[in-house]
Amino acid sequence: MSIRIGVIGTGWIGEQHVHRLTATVAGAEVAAVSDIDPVRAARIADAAGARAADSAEKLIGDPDVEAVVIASSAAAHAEQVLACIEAGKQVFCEKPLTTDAGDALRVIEAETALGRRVVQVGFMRRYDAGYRQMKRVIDAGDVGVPLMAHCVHRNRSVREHYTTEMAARDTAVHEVDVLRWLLGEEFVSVQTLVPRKTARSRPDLQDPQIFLFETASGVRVDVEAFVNCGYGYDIQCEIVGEEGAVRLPDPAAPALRRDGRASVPVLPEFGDRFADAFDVELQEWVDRLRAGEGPAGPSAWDGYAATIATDAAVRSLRSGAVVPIDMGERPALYA
Ligand code: ISE
Repeated sequence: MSIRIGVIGTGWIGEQHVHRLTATVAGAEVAAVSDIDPVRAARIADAAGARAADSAEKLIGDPDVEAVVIASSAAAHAEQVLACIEAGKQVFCEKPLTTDAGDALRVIEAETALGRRVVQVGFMRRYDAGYRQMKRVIDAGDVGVPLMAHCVHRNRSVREHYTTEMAARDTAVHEVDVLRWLLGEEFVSVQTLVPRKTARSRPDLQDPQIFLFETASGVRVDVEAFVNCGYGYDIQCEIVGEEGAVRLPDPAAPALRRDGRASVPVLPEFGDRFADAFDVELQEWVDRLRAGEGPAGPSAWDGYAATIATDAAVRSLRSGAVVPIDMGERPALYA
């Protein structure tokens, strides 16, 4: 039997998820779709053979909807996730879990009171083949004890709505999650550095930015976020340990030799670079639900950790100081 899923929000990622759940993910079916734009919701629901719900609340309450995917605007996530927990429904929420750390704590409290995990956050990098290979190498002890990590996150360009704070909250948040996962520990501080601004960006946007994180055991992680680099979507990550170093492989592509040059393409956008990761992420979520198990992917605690760390990065951007990151106690549910 397929899991009947309701999708809230049909912007770029929501529409992609509807399509993925309909055409790519096995064992899933889109039952209902909602969006603040009802015309758009109706069009996308029609194409998927689903119903258009009048509102997110109605979709969550619909007895025919067994599980929910939230791809609405970030500010709407907290109340929608809380409504899913109250309805006892499994929910996959796109990142960020919430825009506010207090709201993330409310989600954690509600899920803890429910006594079982029902929330998964859409940090898709944990499903990327290259990052998974890195994780296996690190967990096998092949680089020894990690000492440093160097990360690069470059977007070709960003749209008008992108603000200076989004470099932490929307962009480097992926490194925050994937590095916590790779290293298996929490960050304790961050400092944000502001290099010379690129002439490619709007004058009001601080781009690039550099984030210097420190983990509980003293690993230093530097993250360059440069969202108007101009040449493509370029994600790099290297972890350096006592015994060696491991580097994220670039996506496989044939090297072209021509006109005296050898070259490989750089993919243009994150949707191209992480297309497979998005597929695997939803497939594994659906597989767990079909097996009657709770989610195994990024939890509400991981969503909270990302919000706390990126809040601290934004505070450091304003003050220039090293800002502590204090997560508090991890509830047993997320052990
Ligand atoms: C965007 O929201 C993403 O999630 C992308 O993965 C990231 O590369 C981009 O910088 C963000 O704006």
